Amino acid sequence: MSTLKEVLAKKIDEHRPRTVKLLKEHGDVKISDVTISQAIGGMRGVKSLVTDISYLDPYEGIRFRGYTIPEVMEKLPKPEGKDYPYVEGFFYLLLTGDIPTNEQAEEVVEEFKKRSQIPQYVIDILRAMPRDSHPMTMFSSAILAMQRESVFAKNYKEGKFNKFTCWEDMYEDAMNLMAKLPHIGAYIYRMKYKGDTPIEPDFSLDMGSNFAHMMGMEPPYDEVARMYFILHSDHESGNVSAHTTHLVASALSDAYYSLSAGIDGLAGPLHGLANQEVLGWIQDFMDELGGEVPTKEQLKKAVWDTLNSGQVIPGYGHAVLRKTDPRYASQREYCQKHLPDYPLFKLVSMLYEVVPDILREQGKAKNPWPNVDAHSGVIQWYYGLVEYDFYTVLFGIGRALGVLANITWDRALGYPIERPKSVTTDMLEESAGIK
Ligand code: NMX
Ligand code: MLT
Repeated sequence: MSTLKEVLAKKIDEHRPRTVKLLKEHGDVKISDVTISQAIGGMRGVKSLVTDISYLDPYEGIRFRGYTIPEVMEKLPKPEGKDYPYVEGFFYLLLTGDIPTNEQAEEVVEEFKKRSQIPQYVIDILRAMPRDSHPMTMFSSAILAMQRESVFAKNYKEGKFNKFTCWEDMYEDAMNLMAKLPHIGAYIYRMKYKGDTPIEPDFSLDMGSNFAHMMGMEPPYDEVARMYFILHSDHESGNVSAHTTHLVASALSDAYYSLSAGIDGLAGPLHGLANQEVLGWIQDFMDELGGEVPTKEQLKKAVWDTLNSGQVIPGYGHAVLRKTDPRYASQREYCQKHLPDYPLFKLVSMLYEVVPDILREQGKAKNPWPNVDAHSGVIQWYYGLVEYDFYTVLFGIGRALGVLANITWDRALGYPIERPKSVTTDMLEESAGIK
């Protein structure tokens, strides 16, 4: 058994009694009330999900297993000579809650290599799809197509389901999937945008470096890949991609079904697709100005024009956060170091100076500050990844780390099928005393 699986098994054994005790002895303790506006308004703020993989404080931002982004970047082991940690070591942290040693992280690197071969039928399916299919459609289809590989589904079908050990099958599926996703993403990119010239993996490299290599990108894009996958990995459980993955898995659907569904949710413009929307929006008004970097006044006008036409400003606002997203700040820090004079970075910085005041003046958005998507496209563009339809696939590879860790723990703790209760409008009117 690998060190990761052994440590995870130990953590699960230690954790289970906590969940059992809470359920048996304190199950009636109330942690949230639900108002009519929450029921109609997307359940905002209703505390009804449990996860230990990450926690989102509205004012501090995300912590992964209790660690802030700077702590994660500083404490996790890194490939030799690199600034950003092994993604594989980060997955170890998400699964176990422990910062791995260098050896433990490298063990996961090796394990992923062994599991990374994409089946030929997945390549055939991708190649059979119209080339103008959105890369997220291709990505989700590839994941779903591999469902026949599921260890969980196979053992379930053979009557081997066991409530206490089924997390091991979910773990195997999660590891197999996670090992393949960067390869699938890079294959889609090279097939769709680079004249159908896939690049073979280099198995001497870690996930981030190998992804950069398969994309045909030079260093320091490997650092960008490691940073990007880690930053996008998880945002507690209520966001659309994490919640969907958890919800589908709660029906004992395997990791392939669940992740594919989560990725479909990520493809919405209010969620992960916002990163491509940001770039499209910026490029549109730069085109209108004949490619010139706009002045602050021109930018203000463009923001108001967008709002007045009934659209949202992509990359701004958040359902939970009430301050600048630390994932935005982390990418900004990278830009200040590596591309301080890049015009698109200056433009994104200028938006930061302009948009929050306008959103406050408009008075609708509860959070006028930028989220992760406001910044992610700039770095990709700088390194030559200008096909912004592809940006959400990068988000998806990262998001898989968090949601796959989550559903492994869902099975370990025996979380039941998710099934909230609905009410009718008549019932709401009765509760409100107006009927
Ligand atoms: N631009 C214009 N209006 C906004 C924005 C924005 N960026 N953010 C919120 N609003 C509006 C929102 O549409 C709503 O209007 P209405 O009452 O007419 O329906 C009002 O402000 C209140 O919304 P909030 O409660 O502040 O936000 P909510 O929790 O409903 O939605 C988002 C959160 C993230 C969906 C929303 O802020 C938004 O649409 N942002 C732009 C898209 C985006 O950047 N999405 C990426 C989120 C992060 N991610 O990676 O997934
Ligand atoms: C995410 O990373 O999932 C987004 O910031 C959306 C969210 O947390 O609601």
